[in-house]
Amino acid sequence: MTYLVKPKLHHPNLPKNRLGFTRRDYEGPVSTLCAGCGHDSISAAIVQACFELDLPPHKVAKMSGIGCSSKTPTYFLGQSHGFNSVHGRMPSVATGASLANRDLIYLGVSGDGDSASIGLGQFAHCLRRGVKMVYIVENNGVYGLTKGQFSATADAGSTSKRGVGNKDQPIDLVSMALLLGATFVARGFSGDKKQLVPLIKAAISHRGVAFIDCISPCVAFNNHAGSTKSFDYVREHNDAVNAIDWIEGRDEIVTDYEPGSVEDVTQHDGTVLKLRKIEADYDPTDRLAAMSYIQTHQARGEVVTGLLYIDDAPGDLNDRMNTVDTPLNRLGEEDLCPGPNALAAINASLR
Ligand SMILES: Cc1ncc(C[n+]2csc(CCOP(=O)(O)OP(=O)(O)O)c2C)c(N)n1
Ligand code: SF4
Ligand SMILES: [Mg+2]
Repeated sequence: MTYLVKPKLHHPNLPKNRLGFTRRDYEGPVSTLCAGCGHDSISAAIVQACFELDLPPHKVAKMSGIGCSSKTPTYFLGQSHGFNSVHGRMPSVATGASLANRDLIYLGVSGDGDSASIGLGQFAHCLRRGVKMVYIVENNGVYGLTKGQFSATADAGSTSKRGVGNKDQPIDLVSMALLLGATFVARGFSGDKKQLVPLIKAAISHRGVAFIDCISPCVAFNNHAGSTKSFDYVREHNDAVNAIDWIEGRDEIVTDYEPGSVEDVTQHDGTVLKLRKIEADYDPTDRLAAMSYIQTHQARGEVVTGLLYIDDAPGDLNDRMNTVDTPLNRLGEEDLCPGPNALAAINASLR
């Protein structure tokens, strides 16, 4: 993978977080994506979120598939673990890693081609099983890396850069995620960092599978009139239902909102998401209502963004499979291979 190393020098007065790291410590090498690519803004939002959450970089594992989007983990969290898998196969690698070591924070970054086309089956099973991870799709409606073919999320009727119309129906990943039982579902826009950073922070603090569909315009192949994934289109049709302003826990809470316009969602780990309601009637804890709202607004050509659904007491795959707390690589031979008598007992119990 190509990359340019960033100079290590930085201003001595850069703010530090509780671990003593600056924002620069969460960056990676210089991105080689096209200037203006939405994916780079998402990387910047991930850097900001991890810095603000005081995450120890060695506690994060970045997982991805293949595509411009899947290249981006190279450009953030340069001191974290990473695995760049095969096209569309990130979820199965993340599933295995998360079962083997529940101590790490898994940050999966994928593309709409990677997750809605070749990797649709993997995407579906990862969400349905509740793999404890943050799953971000950087959604530009095209296969950017292979020069702009329509992906499965391209809207019917939208046109390619050369003016060809897409006749196929789109796959809406947030609707699918809701249907599949994901316990945290959000949609962001790479052009709205103010909304995206808190969404990523909330997703990282979620105890189950957290999915973010992030519209991320491809400036090289899908940012023209006729595209529904362009900067202009999303800005003009963005229907934000709420905004997370911060996650309580240690920060001083300062609010100037009208009483009633802020809703608290307390997560399993005690963090509280402060949701500022933009759509008064939108309830992010009602899965069915969220599905109906998203579909209704989508039919009008609107792009619904914000925290769309959250289950504040989610389960995850590790809980259901009762996996050990200790990462497998820290267990001794005795635990990993308890011998023929233990195997015989297990076999006998299954007869
Ligand atoms: C098995 C396999 N099939 C096809 C390809 C070719 N290929 C590479 S990236 C890509 C699509 C990437 O699109 P997306 O996931 O949307 O990422 P983007 O580049 O748009 O960010 C394809 C088809 C491949 N690398 N491997
Ligand atoms: S081709 Fe598109 S998706 Fe890929 S780096 Fe360029 S702008 Fe981004
Ligand atoms: Mg794409």
